[in-house]
Amino acid sequence: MTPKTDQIYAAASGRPADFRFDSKVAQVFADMIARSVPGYGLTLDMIGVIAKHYVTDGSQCYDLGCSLGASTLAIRHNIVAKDTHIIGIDNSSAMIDQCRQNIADNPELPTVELRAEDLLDSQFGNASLVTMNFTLQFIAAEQRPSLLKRIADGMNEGGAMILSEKIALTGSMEQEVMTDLHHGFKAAMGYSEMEIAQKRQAIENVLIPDTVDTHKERLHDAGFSHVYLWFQCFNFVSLLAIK
Ligand code: GEK
Repeated sequence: MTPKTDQIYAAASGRPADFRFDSKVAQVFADMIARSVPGYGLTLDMIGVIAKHYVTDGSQCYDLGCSLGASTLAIRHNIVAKDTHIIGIDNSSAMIDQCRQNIADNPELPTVELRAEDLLDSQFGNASLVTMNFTLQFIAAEQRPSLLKRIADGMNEGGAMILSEKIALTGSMEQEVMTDLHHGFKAAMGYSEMEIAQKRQAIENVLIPDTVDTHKERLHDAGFSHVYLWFQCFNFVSLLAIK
């Protein structure tokens, strides 16, 4: 199905309200994320490749901040291990409702369970794969270390975590260049200057990016023994962390 076009910031509105994952966003989310995050489609394809490689027989996979289930389905379509189970979690009921439909439209094994809950309340266990595809950036900075530690504690030895994020750059020049190029990407994807500016204002207090070094250090502190940067496009990255 072709996703509905995102026009949320197409009309002038003065200072926009802080961004929320409500039903208006859920309806256009597939289009919004594909036109806003350079390399998003590639991250989904590689989540499939990584799932095939790391998911083990009898284990669980977690998709944290599953939105409409794009990463959940990438995992589901590619697992070769037997007797596995996928758990998708999101605290936006609008997202989970549509996700439930998307999962039902793609019936196959392994089984998928969706939970409408805050990740800060979630329990994790017997995990060989965890994906946080652009979700940690929305968790309050002070909660990130303990959440990652609880995730790592719930993972099996040798398990893999995929952490994709918008990042902060260390140099102000590099930050400016990458931000400009990201906005250039959005313009190339059809967003107007006003849409880009309004979305930027709406998201600035909601999405708080960290540097790659902060992510790497925090993943090591949480209990991951190896952390690899496998993808970067402008100010967007994905890391592979192995327990
Ligand atoms: C994808 N991974 O398509 N608890 C649970 N969910 C949360 C929380 C929280 N505390 N905070 C935010 N979310 C997806 C894309 S989007 C990324 C993930 C983006 C959820 C939020 O409701 C939203 O659905 C998701 O995290 C982030 O591969 O919009 O840039």
